[in-house]
Amino acid sequence: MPSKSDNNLSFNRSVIVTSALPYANGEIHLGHVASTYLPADIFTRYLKLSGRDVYHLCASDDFGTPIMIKAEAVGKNPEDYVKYWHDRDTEDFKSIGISFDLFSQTSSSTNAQFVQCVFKILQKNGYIYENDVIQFYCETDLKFLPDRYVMGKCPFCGAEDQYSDLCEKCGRIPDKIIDPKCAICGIKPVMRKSRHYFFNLSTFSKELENWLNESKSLQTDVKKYVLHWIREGLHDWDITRDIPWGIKIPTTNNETHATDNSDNSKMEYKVFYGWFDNHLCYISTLADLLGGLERAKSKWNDSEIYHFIGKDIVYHHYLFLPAIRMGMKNEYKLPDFIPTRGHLMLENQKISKSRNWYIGLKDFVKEFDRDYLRFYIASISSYSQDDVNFDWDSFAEKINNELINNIGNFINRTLSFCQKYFDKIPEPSDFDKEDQEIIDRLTKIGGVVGHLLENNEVDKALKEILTFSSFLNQYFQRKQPWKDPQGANTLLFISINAVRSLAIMLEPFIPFSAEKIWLQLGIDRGGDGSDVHIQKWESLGHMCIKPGESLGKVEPLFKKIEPTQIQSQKQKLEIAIKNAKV
Ligand code: B3M
Ligand code: ZN
Repeated sequence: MPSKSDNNLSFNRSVIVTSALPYANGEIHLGHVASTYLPADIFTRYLKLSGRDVYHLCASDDFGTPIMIKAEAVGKNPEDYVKYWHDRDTEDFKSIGISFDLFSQTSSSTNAQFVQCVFKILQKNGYIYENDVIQFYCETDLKFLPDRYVMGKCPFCGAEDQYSDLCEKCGRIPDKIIDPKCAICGIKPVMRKSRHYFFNLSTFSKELENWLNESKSLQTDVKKYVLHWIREGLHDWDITRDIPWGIKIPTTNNETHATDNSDNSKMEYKVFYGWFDNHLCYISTLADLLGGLERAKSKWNDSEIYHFIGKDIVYHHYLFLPAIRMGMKNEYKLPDFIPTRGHLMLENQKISKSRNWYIGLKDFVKEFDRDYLRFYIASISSYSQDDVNFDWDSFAEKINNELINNIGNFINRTLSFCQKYFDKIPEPSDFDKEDQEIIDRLTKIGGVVGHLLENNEVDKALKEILTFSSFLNQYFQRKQPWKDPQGANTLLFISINAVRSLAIMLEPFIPFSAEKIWLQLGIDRGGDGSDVHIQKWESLGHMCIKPGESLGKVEPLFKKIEPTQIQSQKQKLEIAIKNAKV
């Protein structure tokens, strides 16, 4: 793997971007959008505009006990249940312009086959072993209780009421939870024996440590605590679950346990743990997209690999996922980047579905322009694992003052002035010092914003665009075109071209509005490719709109947010939290 001194992509390589897979059991909310999907989408859109070969992949995460139990609770079989959520997620993503090249499912047949094949490779390479596990069994509910169904005290940090598959307090995976209780009925479970497969994660400690230390492109602060986990000692992972919903564990010839008398020992009643199969779906989704695993493999190994995640799944992506690839003797290369972001807080409180303290996407886009959401979240999305806060007042303020009064204002005043006083785009006269300054800025801004986007600095990139736009507003203001509209030809010629540059730069952030700008500029994105070049990043510093061209229908792009709208959103949240069951 090439080592890097900077986060810059090598231009010629293709890029594979993955977004963490949403569990197929509930709606996408703003927290997911902020930590993962929007930053990944902005990044991908930027790369596509820059003419890079890039794929954005995702899938619904279909397996696991919670999903099986939820399906049961609503009287559906798990297949139908996950299909429902897969379709719903597809719709929700589309509604805010999160565009994947493929949104697959971990339960796809390609993934199932791939996962079984990976398991066999790991087994052949000696990284899988069998062990009896004494497992929690609930005598009231008559089932083995996988991690999600056992709650207790975290052995690492002592936090109470933690699920045994993830301590929300310290982010580690407690292997032996203290004072266990069945999460369904609350009664203390008994112990029963069951035969399981283990992945030898601890074997990879040194290799993982070296990889983390050598990598220049992983976030330093995240690396620091992952290295700390390694020094504390990694535990092997039990990759078997005693439930019927999941990818079946392939039986092998030398399986001794299959003849065991106890049903609990038979692998045919067992499936893989969801965290064994889900990240492999990054690869199998590429295989589905490219028409086969062989093609996927060569593309994968020839690309820069980005896994976008939220900070609660660091352990899985910085340790488990790379170790599995190492165990396959790097048949598929390790990630180059794992952009990791913090949680989104809502009005300074932790988002919680059970407490009804969250905003669903569907509700949001019913009330507000979807680009408002993208703009606001992008503006607070720093490339770090620090938490960020969604605040209704600052949302309204940013939209009204930055998006509308700054960007919207410049675009609308330019286009409507031109339409009012000139039939066509006017011929410019000689450029004066001020004109020249704008043109100079125009030639540089694409490089500045592009560099930031390449480095995942979404919020900073947007800030640069805003600074550029306020500069354009000042330019327009200083030129006072209303005093002599016919003499404003040069100002308008330059400003209209700046509007085109803005349309390109804004596309990754607010694609629906960018589309409207193109239409108002009289440039139809068509589909025949004729206008492609002037909509690409590399052209944004040039004066591509020529005198004599006509504008489309000009109208204001945005509508201001009223204080009453914000009031009612806040009330809605307060009412919802009061009505929450817990
Ligand atoms: N389905 C969602 C989460 O834990 C989980 C991500 C899988 S990514 C391979 O946030
Ligand atoms: Zn803990």
